[in-house]
Amino acid sequence: MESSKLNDIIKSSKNILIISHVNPDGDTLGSMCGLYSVIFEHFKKKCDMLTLSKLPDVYSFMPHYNEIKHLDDIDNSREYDLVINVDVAAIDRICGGKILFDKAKITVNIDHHKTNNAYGDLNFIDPDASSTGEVLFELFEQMGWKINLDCAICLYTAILTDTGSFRFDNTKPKTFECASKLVELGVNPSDMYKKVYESDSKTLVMFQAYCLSKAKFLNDDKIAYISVYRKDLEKFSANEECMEGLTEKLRAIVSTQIAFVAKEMKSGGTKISMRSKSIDIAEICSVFNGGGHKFAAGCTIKAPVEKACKLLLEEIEKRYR
Ligand SMILES: [Mn+2]
Repeated sequence: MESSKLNDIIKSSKNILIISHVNPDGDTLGSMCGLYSVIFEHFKKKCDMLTLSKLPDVYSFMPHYNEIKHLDDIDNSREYDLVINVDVAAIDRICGGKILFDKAKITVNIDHHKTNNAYGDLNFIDPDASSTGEVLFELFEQMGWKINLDCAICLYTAILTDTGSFRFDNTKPKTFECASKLVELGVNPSDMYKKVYESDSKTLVMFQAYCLSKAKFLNDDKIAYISVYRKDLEKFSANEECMEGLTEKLRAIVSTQIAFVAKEMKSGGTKISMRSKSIDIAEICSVFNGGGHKFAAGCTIKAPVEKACKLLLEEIEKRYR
């Protein structure tokens, strides 16, 4: 069984690195810290944890958050016995971390994205799971690795954020079973809600209000989108975190079937974050080498914002007539 192999691999590995994806969300960070916690507890081994981006402050309540390292903190010549990617749908989502991944004696890939092509030596991919946090929960239970309260908080954060508080269509009976067990372990759902969803900065709220006021609507309001430029972020002194949840707000409009936010990147390209109510947008994003889930996906288009929106709208229209 694959899971017992993982047990043996961790046991025999002296140094272990866990990697989260670029622009980290609650799932990748919760999964990373949860896995760190279990390996420490069960194997008495201290892993390294790596982020490729600035960490969102909102998750600073999470146990082990302060132990997460940046690429500059890790010696590039270092060779890990084992590298475990969590919630990393495609290998390019770990950017510069790939150097460490490629040098590892063994690589493990734990994820729930259906577009994941099983790039690890050992792969645990469950596209039916709500989140990587849920994949890990099931893995830990299967192995009989004890989940302590710290770990439970991390996994709950992962599940909570990837299901948008148990509202998205990836929320299955199994998701509630996991959450239920985590609550039994001591997680306080109301406390978690406040920490994750009632900690928005004034800047975020005012910036998003501004962005929403610029929204464009097409096809009888079925398509809704926003273009966000560097100068918009600068005007509000807003950072990347201030974009969080913006696409969902567009999808929340009753008439919306497809929503996206197109953000101008420093490099000149455009980053697309897309949501839908019924159409498979992972497929649309894959046209631009992106991916994700059926109703929540993203991609980067190597074109300025207006041009990128035009290209994307053409792809949408092809499938949506
Ligand atoms: Mn995820």
